[in-house]
Amino acid sequence: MSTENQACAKIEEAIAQFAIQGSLKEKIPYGNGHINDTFLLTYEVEGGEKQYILQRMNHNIFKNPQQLMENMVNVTEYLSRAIQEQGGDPQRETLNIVKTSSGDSYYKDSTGNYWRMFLFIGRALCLEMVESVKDFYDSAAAFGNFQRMLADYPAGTLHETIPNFHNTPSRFQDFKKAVEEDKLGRAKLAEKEIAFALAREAETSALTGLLKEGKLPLRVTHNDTKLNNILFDEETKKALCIIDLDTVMPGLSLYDFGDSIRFGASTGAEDEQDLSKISIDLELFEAFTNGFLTGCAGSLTDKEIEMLPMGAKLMTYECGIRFLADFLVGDTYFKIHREGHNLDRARTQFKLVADMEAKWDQMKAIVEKVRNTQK
Ligand code: ADP
Ligand code: GN1
Ligand code: MG
Repeated sequence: MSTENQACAKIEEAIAQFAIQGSLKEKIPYGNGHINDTFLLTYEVEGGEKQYILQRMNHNIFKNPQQLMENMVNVTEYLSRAIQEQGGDPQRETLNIVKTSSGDSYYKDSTGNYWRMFLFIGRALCLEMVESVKDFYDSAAAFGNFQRMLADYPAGTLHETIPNFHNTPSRFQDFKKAVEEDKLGRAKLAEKEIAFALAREAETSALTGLLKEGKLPLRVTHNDTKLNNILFDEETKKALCIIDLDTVMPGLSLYDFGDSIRFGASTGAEDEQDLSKISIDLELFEAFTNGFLTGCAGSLTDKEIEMLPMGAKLMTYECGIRFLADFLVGDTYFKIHREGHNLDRARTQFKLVADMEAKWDQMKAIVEKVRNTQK
């Protein structure tokens, strides 16, 4: 049995903890997340079916699942109220946690694995690649709006679910350690990539430095804003719900902006092996900038707007060194589906960084143009 299968061996035990009406018809692995084990459960109920998402939380990564779920309960309840006040549908526009029969937000199974359940948001699409400029604009407005909705959230009550999550200098130190130790002798397979990453050390503190100096505000941010962490309404095609709230923590607006660009404004998939297909699509970059500023509705400072291109570049670079470090230590963090998967992912990120560097003046000009049109 693979370690993943072993970890999910108690799925039946977990399912039994949730007082779901109807009879379980099907349970299938679901989605393309890199972190948790996600299943779609279908129950037969009178007159039809009802579906749920069951997740085994990755407690190797999230060291304190109890604190994480405390964040999740509080944030989803807060968002629910905000959505209701805006006349929206809180059952579809945010995650809804299904409690266990004993009223808990998660269940710890007899082997120490942690499980949680959500209402499945149906009649919705999850995209792995941008299909139209409009979709990307909508996702940007939704992520901007998400940040705005949480503007008054008491940030001090949020637990830090992964310390230093977007602290790029700290990520760089982890990466350097992985290179120096080279436990599996894999560094020789990635000499070019390692050199590329090491050559950019000076830039790693471009955002954290400004934060320290008080020149960028700390906000409550999502921190994992890739396109498959948002659902679109199948009918209206509008952005519907932001999911994957595990990393909602105090952070910079630039983390959310940058991570979306890294994934969605690339002309190729995150794990594309043909690097000639990877570049930054400036039309998508512009659309996202427009949508994000609209969603944030004037709440971003001049400095934040000025730093948007750096947010994009640094989040892409950071993800690249995370993938590469994981390749070097033996793929212990991100799920992989083939040999060298994390190295392939690192390569696309660095190709994108190089392309952003080549198009730097254009990216800056786009941001200024959008800033001026939105004044
Ligand atoms: P990971 O942290 O592993 O990325 P996610 O929470 O993002 O896990 O879930 C993985 C995938 O499962 C998502 O990309 C999405 O396709 C799907 N998903 C998660 N929660 C829901 C939900 N409540 N309704 C519909 N789909 C969901
Ligand atoms: C992970 O959980 P998922 O698959 O949405 C990761 C992100 C990375 C992303 C790269 C908690 O996101 O930080 O940017 O993979 N999430 C965590 O695709 O580490
Ligand atoms: Mg996800």
